[in-house]
Amino acid sequence: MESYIVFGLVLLVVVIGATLALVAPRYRKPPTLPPPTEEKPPTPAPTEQAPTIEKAPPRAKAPPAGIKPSVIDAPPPVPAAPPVVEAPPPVEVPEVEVPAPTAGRLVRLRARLSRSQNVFGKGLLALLSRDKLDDDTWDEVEETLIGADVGVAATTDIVGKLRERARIHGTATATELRAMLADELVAALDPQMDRTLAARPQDGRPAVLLVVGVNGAGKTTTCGKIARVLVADGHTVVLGAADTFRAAAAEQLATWAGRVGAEVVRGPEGADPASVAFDAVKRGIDAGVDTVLIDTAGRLQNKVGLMDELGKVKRVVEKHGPVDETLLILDATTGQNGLEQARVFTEVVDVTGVVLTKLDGTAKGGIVIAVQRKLGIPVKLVGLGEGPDDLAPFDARQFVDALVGADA
Ligand SMILES: Nc1nc2c(ncn2[C@@H]2O[C@H](COP(=O)(O)OP(=O)(O)O)[C@@H](O)[C@H]2O)c(=O)[nH]1
Ligand SMILES: [Mg+2]
Repeated sequence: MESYIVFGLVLLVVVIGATLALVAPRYRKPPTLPPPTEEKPPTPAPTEQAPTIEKAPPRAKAPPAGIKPSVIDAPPPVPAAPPVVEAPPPVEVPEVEVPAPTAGRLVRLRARLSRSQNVFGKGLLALLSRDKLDDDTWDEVEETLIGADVGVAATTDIVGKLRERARIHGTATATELRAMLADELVAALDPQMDRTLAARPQDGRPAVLLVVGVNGAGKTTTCGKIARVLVADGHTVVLGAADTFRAAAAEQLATWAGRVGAEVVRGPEGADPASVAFDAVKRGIDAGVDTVLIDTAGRLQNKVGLMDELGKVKRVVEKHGPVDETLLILDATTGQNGLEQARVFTEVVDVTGVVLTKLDGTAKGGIVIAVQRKLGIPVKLVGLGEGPDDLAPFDARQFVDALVGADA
């Protein structure tokens, strides 16, 4: 009897257990799939992402999107996409920008130099408006010019001539005096100097431009801006990333190049700069482009090392033919210090032109005069900002007009 009861209980337990085993999983099971219609695709809305290329915000840093990998710059071919389900990357449209024409760019300088104008224009006009132009006044005129980085020698020269003219003229108005001063400043800038950039191909081979200068002067930026100008004028360009010390430098150059559809030749980080420069010129010749622009490194910590390296870059490049232009990039905000650095470069490479950058960031536009006078090399281009089209061909008269605020 007892065994029947035990058997019955066991049976009951087994039955209940089996029932639970069958029913429980249904409750544990998660809802199989989310309702497919509700879910949004994981990609960001394309309208948010794509900055409708340039033009409007000139200050914007080069967007990382839109880099067009060039033939040489292209990453190794990627194998066919694996069938793994993955959100597709936002579509990168390699849109090539159309740079603004260069004409009239220097006019913008007037606005950008507004701080200089305060120093020069207003200050000088106030001085020249005095009833009596005595020695003290002329001293103040000199101080103003020196304060604006014109340099002592050039200032003495300019003010000496101005005083002489004022004396001969007798009663000159302040406006007349300012016009005379403007004339003297223009004369000090040697307006006859050839400021054309040797960027046109010669004898069927591309023009080769070497860009040198200390770190942070604006070499890479200027290479990018020049490439834009050349492309805008219908030229084809190859950029050589011979600053191989930082991967970021080549990346920066590639970004500039991509924006105008130019090609970049680069080596691995730490590669021999001379060999990258050599390859860039070779690529330019093979591809039949008009201009090869070579960006270099500018560490001055080890002057001898840097100079040896630059000399080597030049010599190696010259195996293909002469370098048509060696541009020294100078930061206008470094004032007289920059001049010292500049001299070092001119001793090693035959500098044929100066690009004065960051004129927008200084109240001392007079540095242009000092640079030319000291180096005897024409300032060919000026940088007026970080924007892609903030590079202008230099023109002595326009520059001086912007500087002294002359309307006469
Ligand atoms: N305001 C201003 N900034 C500039 C100008 N040219 C270059 N820069 C800035 O100076 C910094 C250094 O420029 P970069 O080209 O990298 O110098 P590099 O080391 O000589 O190659 C960057 O932040 C540039 O945007 C200019 O004309 N005006
Ligand atoms: Mg650089």
